[in-house]
Amino acid sequence: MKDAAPQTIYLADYTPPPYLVDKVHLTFRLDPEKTRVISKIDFRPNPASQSRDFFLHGEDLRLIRAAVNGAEITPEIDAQGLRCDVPEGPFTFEAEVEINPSANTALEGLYMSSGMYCTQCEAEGFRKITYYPDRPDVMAPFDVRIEGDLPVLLSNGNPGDAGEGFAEWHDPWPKPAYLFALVAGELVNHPGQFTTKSGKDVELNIWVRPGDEGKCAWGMESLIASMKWDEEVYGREYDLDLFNIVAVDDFNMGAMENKGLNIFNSSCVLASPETSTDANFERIEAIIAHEYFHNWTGNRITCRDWFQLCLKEGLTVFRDSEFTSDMRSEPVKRISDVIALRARQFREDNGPLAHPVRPQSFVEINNFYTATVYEKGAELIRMLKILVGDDGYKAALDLYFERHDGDAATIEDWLKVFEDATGRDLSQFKRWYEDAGTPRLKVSERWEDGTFTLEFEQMTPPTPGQDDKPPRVIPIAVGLIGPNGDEVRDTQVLEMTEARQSFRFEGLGARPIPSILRGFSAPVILERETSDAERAFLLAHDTDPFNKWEAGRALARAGLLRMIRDSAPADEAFLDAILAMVQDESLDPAFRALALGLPSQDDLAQVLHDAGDTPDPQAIWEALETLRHAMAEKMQDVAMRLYAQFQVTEAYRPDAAQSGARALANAALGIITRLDGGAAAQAQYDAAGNMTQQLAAFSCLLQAERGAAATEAFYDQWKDDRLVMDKWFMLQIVQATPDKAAEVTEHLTRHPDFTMKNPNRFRATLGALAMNSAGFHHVSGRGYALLADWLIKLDPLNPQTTARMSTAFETWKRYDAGRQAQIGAELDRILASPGLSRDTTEMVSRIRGA
Ligand code: B3K
Ligand code: ZN
Repeated sequence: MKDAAPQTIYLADYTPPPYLVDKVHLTFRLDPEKTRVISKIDFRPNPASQSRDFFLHGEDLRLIRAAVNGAEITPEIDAQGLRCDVPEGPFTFEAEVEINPSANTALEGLYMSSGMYCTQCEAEGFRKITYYPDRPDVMAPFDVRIEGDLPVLLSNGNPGDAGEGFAEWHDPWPKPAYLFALVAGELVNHPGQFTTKSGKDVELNIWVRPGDEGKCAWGMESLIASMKWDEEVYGREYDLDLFNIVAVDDFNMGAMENKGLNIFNSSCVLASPETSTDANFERIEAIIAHEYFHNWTGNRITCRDWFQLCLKEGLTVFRDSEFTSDMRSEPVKRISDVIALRARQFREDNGPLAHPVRPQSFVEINNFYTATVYEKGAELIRMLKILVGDDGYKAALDLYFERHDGDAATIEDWLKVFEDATGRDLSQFKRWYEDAGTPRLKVSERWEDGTFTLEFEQMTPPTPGQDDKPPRVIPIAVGLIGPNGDEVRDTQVLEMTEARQSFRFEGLGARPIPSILRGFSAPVILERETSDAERAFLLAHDTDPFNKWEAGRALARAGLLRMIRDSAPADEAFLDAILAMVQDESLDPAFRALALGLPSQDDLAQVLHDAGDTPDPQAIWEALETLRHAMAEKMQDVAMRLYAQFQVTEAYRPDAAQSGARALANAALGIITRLDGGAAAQAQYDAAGNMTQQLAAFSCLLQAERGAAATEAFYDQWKDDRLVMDKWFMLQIVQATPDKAAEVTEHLTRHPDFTMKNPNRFRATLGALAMNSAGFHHVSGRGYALLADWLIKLDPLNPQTTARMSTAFETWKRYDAGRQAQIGAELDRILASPGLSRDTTEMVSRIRGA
């Protein structure tokens, strides 16, 4: 399981592969415990490499035989792979290995999930299937033959011969091994069809376990919308005769873009109105799009090495966010993305796990599928687009596809297409890829003789291994609003390139109020001395929806900080402003629902820490409770009115309009519950016609500590639906009061339906505990100990999910000495576990720090 001495891999050490692959033939003889994999691989020396060291990756494989050009050989084998002598020119390497899919609980390589075989190869799982140069810059066409007694046998590409007990597949597009996939099982398909804009017919399928057929329609609709959007917006057509999606229950992440055979965590593809919330539908639409878009940004153009991961992930996240904006509401999508960015990426970037969007080194690459690589990576592309404009972006992307199709490319290649297409020098922009940390952007303003001056100063704090950071180019979108609320200067993008820089606006009749960083034009922390009156003014008048929301959020935050620090009462200015906003009929209901949301506990803890305070999780929780009560008192009548007004009476559709209405009605229900103790929530629960309503009502009942009956009823109704049961587990923990959270979690881990082998269920319990901030950080330390116990138990089975979930501890340095001592002891206990995986060792050591 564990390597003796985990090695650090450096970007600077990259060398081209000594051998390239012209063709791969694989035969799988499936057996739950003894699957045979027979490979025949055509190699040739790589003219771009001096080395003639022939090494193939391979882990946990039992070699049956190996041959070079037909002659049997006895290669040298160690825990990482195989080495042997090879002839000078091109040659064929053959091997037969045995692997045990049933014993594979790490869910990497070939494994079994509910009786079906499936694979996950990214990043380095193919080496657990057979000996191969398992690196993304080795690309080859694959022919695959699967032999087994299951009715459905799938692999990448187009179908070939098939008959009783076998099926053959041909993937003509050269691909790296990480995009290989195989699925075999008793599956049923939900079919679909798409004709590309050049007239090619593509057969589409979503494959599921019998019983789940009724939950595929939305996935198919989303897939077709994605295919169409990529043609219209990026000019990218699909390139095979067939596109398959498969749903599996046991999966370490959301989904995987294997060529022509995407594999999805069932939670990210299966949906029905009765079992899925509006948020689930939206997320499924986005993930289907994301994986589909990888066909061009990831598969046709892949990464040279894993340091370039953001090349495909940042770009594909950016593309899927554009898609969602087009399908739904652009401002709502932007606000939701920024909430998530701050919650996950800013948190990461300001703690011990901070790393550049393109890291310089890693021990275990699976630990770098992070919010920084994905979400900050997408922000960099968004900034590039702002800097070069829509036309420049389009020209650069066209050039990217033309120049790099079939390549394993780098960030240098990516930036070069922008430079060549637009004539812009991007050397300073590149720092965004190289330097970790969230820049602080301080702004001050001057008003003199009709001239308004904004003076900015940028500073990025030190992060592990990076002390000094030179200034970056920051696009700052700014608009100016006159004292009467009219916009006096439309949005303009200021390009900051220096450490300090001023921008002047002339010819103004009166001192304006600036709206800075509109649309969140750069992933920075804006620091500006301002007043609540000005925040309320912007909330009322800003024409930029993002900054309008941001003003409300800033007002809430300022009031909450006073409540936490000085036990001040809830801020009347905030309550008045929010009351006016929520009744503004010109605003999208989804926007109003978002604006009713309050900053999270974690967000407030970070703000307090940044200001030099030591956050007290209990005090933060109490302040939020007090403010929610005050909002309820203030909004009582309005909430009742909104609740009635936004009931959807038409047949359920998961579209933006209906989900927005339900979001606002459910936000109103949350407010009402604070006053009626759950009566309205119980009525909604009893009458709910879809999961969005049922779950919101259940959540309110739990919150009002009136959830016992609903907890039982919900269980009886949904006990046979794994995905709905995940919600049941999660909600009880998330809604538990701080003193009860660990106890509730512990109790649920003893429930017969709890299993740590299923990552979704593990996340729904132990992940939910970490989400309950005040509960997790309860002064007893019980939350810390419980999570550590379970991470220690899970690690031998599933290192990837264990390592990922250890990030619950990443903010520990924010807290008081007592909590730091408790967490430090838990981290040490994890690190001392015998045989701890490379994944978890790397993560926990980085969190623990020097
Ligand atoms: N590329 C995969 C993630 C693979 C994670 C490997 N630990 C899904 C995605 O980003 O689309
Ligand atoms: Zn991706």
